[in-house]
Amino acid sequence: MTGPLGAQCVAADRRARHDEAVGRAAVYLVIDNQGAQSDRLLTSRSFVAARVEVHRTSVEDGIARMRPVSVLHDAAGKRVEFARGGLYLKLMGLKKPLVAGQSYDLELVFEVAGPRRLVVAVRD
Ligand SMILES: [Cu+2]
Repeated sequence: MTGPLGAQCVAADRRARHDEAVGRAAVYLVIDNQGAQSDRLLTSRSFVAARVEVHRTSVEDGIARMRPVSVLHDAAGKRVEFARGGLYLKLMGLKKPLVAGQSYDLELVFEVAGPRRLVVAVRD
């Protein structure tokens, strides 16, 4: 998955968790920028959700809060890890239930690397 300008973004350890009650799901992955220049994740989308946003969870005064991250930076040669308690991709307005064992496409659009299509497996 090499981009035209040398940036490479690989997503590994792709996992989605679905919160049935509220029609949303979280996706955890790793973006690995193996390119020679820094890159930015501009937008994300999936046919299963109305919107996909990057959110960051942080603990402030003992209370876990989450905030949308509009543009995510990934420096050259660095990995950005999405994990519980930190960054996650939030699928909002799910158009159909996500079923454990199934997979669906997710597209991440990077400024340098361009669009990257991944397959995300749904876990319990
Ligand atoms: Cu959130």
